[in-house]
Amino acid sequence: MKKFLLILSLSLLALFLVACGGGDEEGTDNQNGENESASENEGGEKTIRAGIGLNSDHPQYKGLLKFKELVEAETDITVETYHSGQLGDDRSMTEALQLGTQEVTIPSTAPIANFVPEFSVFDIPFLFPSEEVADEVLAGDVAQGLLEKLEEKDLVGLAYWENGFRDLTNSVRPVETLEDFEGLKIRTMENDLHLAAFKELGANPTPMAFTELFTALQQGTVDGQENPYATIYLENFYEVQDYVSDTHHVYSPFVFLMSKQFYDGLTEEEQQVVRDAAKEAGEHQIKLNREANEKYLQSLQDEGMEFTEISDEERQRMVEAVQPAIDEFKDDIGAETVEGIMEAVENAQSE
Ligand code: TK8
Repeated sequence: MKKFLLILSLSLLALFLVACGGGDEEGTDNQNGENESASENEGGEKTIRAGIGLNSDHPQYKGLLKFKELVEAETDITVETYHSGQLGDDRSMTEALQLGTQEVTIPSTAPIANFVPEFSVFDIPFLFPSEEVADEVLAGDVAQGLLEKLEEKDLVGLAYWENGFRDLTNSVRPVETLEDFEGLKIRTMENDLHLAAFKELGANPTPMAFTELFTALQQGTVDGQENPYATIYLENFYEVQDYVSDTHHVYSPFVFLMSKQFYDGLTEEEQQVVRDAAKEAGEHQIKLNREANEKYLQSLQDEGMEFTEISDEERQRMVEAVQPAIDEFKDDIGAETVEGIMEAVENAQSE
């Protein structure tokens, strides 16, 4: 009898251990052999926590809502959307994707360069002469190849969206000539090429997360910043800035990033849906963004900002002034990437 009870208790103990599972901290393989990520609850439902830094009025958020609509229509995945830096700034949210504590964010390419240096190629001042050339180059092999490099950093780049051409604002003086940059304390994105370029223009640049920018402008910690008109207007920078110039010094793409840990835990069908949704929502976002950038320059002037046009001659002087910064960073970015993108720009222009 004792022997029987011993065998019974050992069997029950073995059953108990199997039931607890032995999966690693990232989750365990479910009955379909999919690795259940940390963003999956007991019932197997998956949730995407998607956060951005801009507010809910911005076309970037409207694009995110489109992504949510498309994904939830085709899958059982729930998409939670967060704006205005509720989940953090570009860099901290990108790190959260790497850790698997967030699933989607859509930063500018500039901060991404801190994870994949080649992305700084898009921070080369005056690289893209127009939105049409930017569209063609971003759809091309070199730019698409950069997205693949993100996987080495536990990130999946699903699509390029649009931040847009960046323009300078400040509260010290109108900026019309190269000399007008002299000594201006300009906030830049956290990107060394941006920093170096503004130093070559004669400014006194400070890298800063976007989430701290409005307060820094309001308190005078910095004199100015640079962003597309839609951001300048929709983030109410006209309340704390007096002058805006059409420097158009950089075209910033956004990149729709997904946590690789989460992406790998999706079925093949779900992966195709999120890829298609990021692209379709991106087309929607870019259309809205261009409409917004078109109309908001006038809105900024209606709110009292003084607009200054930069002449072709002065812009050419700025192009020449920043060349040492470009030369300094060519090796960091990678000569192959720089030459590849430059060639793609030339080809797009010649068409
Ligand atoms: C918002 C930022 C913003 C960017 C910047 O999260 O940091 O100035 O242009 O759009 O990504």
